[in-house]
Formats: sequence, C-alpha cells, structure tokens
Amino acid sequence: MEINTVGVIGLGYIGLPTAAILASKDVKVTGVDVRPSTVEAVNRGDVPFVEPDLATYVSGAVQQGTLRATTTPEPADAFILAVPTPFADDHEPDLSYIEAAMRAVAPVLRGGELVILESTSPPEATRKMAQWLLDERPDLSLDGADGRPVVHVAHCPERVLPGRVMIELVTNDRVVGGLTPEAAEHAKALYEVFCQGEILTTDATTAEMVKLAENSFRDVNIAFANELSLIADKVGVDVWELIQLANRHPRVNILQPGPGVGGHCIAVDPWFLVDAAPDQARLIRSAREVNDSKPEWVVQKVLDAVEGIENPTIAALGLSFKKDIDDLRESPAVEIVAKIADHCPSGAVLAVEPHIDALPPVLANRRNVTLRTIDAALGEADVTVALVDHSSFRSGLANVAVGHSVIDTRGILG
Ligand code: SAJ
Repeated sequence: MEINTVGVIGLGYIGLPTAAILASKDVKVTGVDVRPSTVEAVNRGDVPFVEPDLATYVSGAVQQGTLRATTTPEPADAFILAVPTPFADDHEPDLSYIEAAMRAVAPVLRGGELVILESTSPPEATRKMAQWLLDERPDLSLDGADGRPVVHVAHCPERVLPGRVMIELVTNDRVVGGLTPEAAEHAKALYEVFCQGEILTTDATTAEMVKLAENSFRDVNIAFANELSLIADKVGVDVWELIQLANRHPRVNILQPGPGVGGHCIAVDPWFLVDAAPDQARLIRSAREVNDSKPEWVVQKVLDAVEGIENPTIAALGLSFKKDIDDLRESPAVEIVAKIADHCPSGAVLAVEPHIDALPPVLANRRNVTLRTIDAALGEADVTVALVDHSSFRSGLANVAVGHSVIDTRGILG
C-alpha cells in the first residue's frame, strides 16, 4: 500500500515527535489533539514542552506545509494513535483514551487504511481497539472477511528516552506487531520512512508484552539498586562506592539508586503486567512497591536531619523526574518536597529547579514552599536534600559549606 498521508492522534511527548519526523520526510501529516491550545501551538510551529531538537523539526515541517494540526481526525492513508494509557486507582489499565481516539478515527475510514497503536498498552489492547473500530464500522473488516474492505491494524510501541527522543526515533530498533502478518508488513514499511534501526515484526500481543517487559526490566533493576541503598545505609556502607566496585565484575551492571522512580512509563507500565497475571507477577509487583516506597524513606531521612532545629530551612535540589529535563510528571522529587513541607509546617522548603519558572500547583499551594536559585537555597538552608542529578547542580553543591548536612539521594557528591 502507498502511504502519502498520515493522521497522528495525540500530539504529546510521543505523537508530536513522530508527526514531525514523518513530516520531515515529506509525508503529509495531520496531527490531531483534543486540546485546542496544543493544536494552536503546533500550527504556529511551537512545541508545548521541552525536548531537544523537536522545535526545529516542528517549525520546519509547519513552514514547509507538511505538518498541520487540528482537533478532529481527517481521512488519511495511515493513522498512528499515541494517546495516554494511565491506570486507575487500583492499578487497572485505563484504555478510555485509546477507545475515544479509535471511535473518533473510525468515521473517516474508507477501507484500505493502516491503523497503528503506539501507546504503551496492556496485553490484548490492540485487539480491543480493533473491536471498537468494528463496532463503529461494521462495514469494514480486519482481514477481508465477507468481501468487506480491510483496515490493517498493528501495534508498534514507542521506545524512545525522553531527552533523546529525536535521536532514538531514528536509531532505535522497532518491534511491530500486526493483528495480521500483512498489517505488520504495512506498518514496517511506514516506519522505514524515518527509522534506521531494524524493524522486527511479530504479532500484536507479543509486541505489547515486549514493551512492558522492557520497562519492567528497568524497574526491577532500579528497585534492586534502591533496595541496596537501604541495606547499605543500615550497614553503614556508601552505596555509590559499593555499586561502583561491584560493577567492576564482568557480568554485573547495577543501576543507580535514587529518590524513587518517576515519569509516566516505568512507574506505570509494570502494573499492566501485574494486572494481566497478578499471581505470577510477584517480582514485578514487589519491585514497584520497593520503588514506590523510596520517597517516604527519603522524607524520613530529612526529618531525622532537621530534628532539634527550630523552624528548619531545607533546600530541595531538583523537582523533575530525572536529570536535565523539565518534566515533573509522577516525579518522586515533587512528592518528597510536598511531604517535607507538610511534616515541617513551621519550616521552609526552598525548591531549586532551574528548568521551570513557577512551582507546580501541588507545591505552589503550600505556603512554606518557594522556588529559589541553587546559590540562594544553599546559602539559607540548614539541611539540603539532593533529589535530581541535574548537570548544573554538581558545581553548586561542591561549594556547600563544611558541616552543612546534605542528603544525597542521587550520588551527586561522589
Ligand atoms: N532511575 C533511577 N536509577 C537509574 C535509572 C533511572 O532511579 O539507574 C529513575 C529516573 O531518575 C526516573 C525513572 O527511573 O525517575 C525513569 O527514568 P528512565 O531514564 O529509566 O526512563 P524513562 O521513563 O525516561 O524512559 C523509559 C525508557 N525505557 C527503558 O529504558 C527500558 C524509554 O526507552 C521508554 O521509551 C520510556 O520509558 C517509555 O516511554 O516507555
């Protein structure tokens, strides 16, 4: 099949880069988002969030006329759905965004199109998405049954690392799972337009599981490092030195402990495996619990450090979920700062986050949290807690006064 036009549904952290990179290869791309402010920003050539090099791609494609945004889907040869897949309070996956996107696309299908789900999804989500398509359009089919026109449906999970999206979109290998082998081949051809990595085809459920396995693997490994940090603290050993030395073994590669695991992927996706097989996914569940309990441990360390100080001032270095980005989603640092502020109502928490201009509402609502520069915060604080290893913090922390107590959750001090 020939693909000259693509509709990308969801112009977020994955959809917008994918739309922009396709458009840079002269594919006519219509980006669709339910938020009018996002649509307006993209049509101006602006990017509503920080991702290196993305702005250049978006403004270039909009200027060239290959990228345009709108709030409702339009006919195209292929559609890529890149909408959120959060979970409900009980960790059950919430597919409502996928359902809404699929039902919105269905009316513009004519038969012969390719529909790809890119959102990280629990097992069988692609099949459910196809069923929503068929509910809306019983005149279409997935395999040409009864002579009805075919719509090819596949899952191609994104695997890019925030902060390196524009590079990894091109260089990473991709896994494409089709509901039919033909759908996988068509999807492979579309990704070949911009992807230089190898594109490996399989069935849709395997592709769903591959992505969940990748992020669960990382979560389990981070949990191992976080658990080691608790054991090392109890035994009185420096965990950073311990890991550095253990990693000199040729088959050991321990990750880094931190204040917890944030972001919208690694802290979420393992739950989809737990939900799919609760009795079997014991290690994966346990890893989630270890990582989710780390912020509370950090809060307790800070409270211990300020004990006996009347009206303590605490500097909290970093709010983002990881280094050198502005993304605060599911950030353990934000959770820790909020909890410290609540536990120390007579104290002050000076938050340092060079990538933002204003505190997020959850912190701005607390009267004892303010945003400061690193020098101002370190100058005033009784105790400092380092929560994110932003490159710019290393030199600032090096000047911290002798005797100033620092809780270093990221090993910045070395
Ligand atoms: N973290 C640690 N210690 C480490 C590594 C990470 O505490 O040694 C923490 C980070 O500080 C952060 C969290 O884990 O809070 C997640 O960060 P990350 O860099 O591990 O991953 P993400 O969420 O930015 O991106 C992941 C990537 N998945 C894998 O590396 C297996 C990315 O390739 C995926 O595309 C992305 O999830 C996604 O969208 O699913």
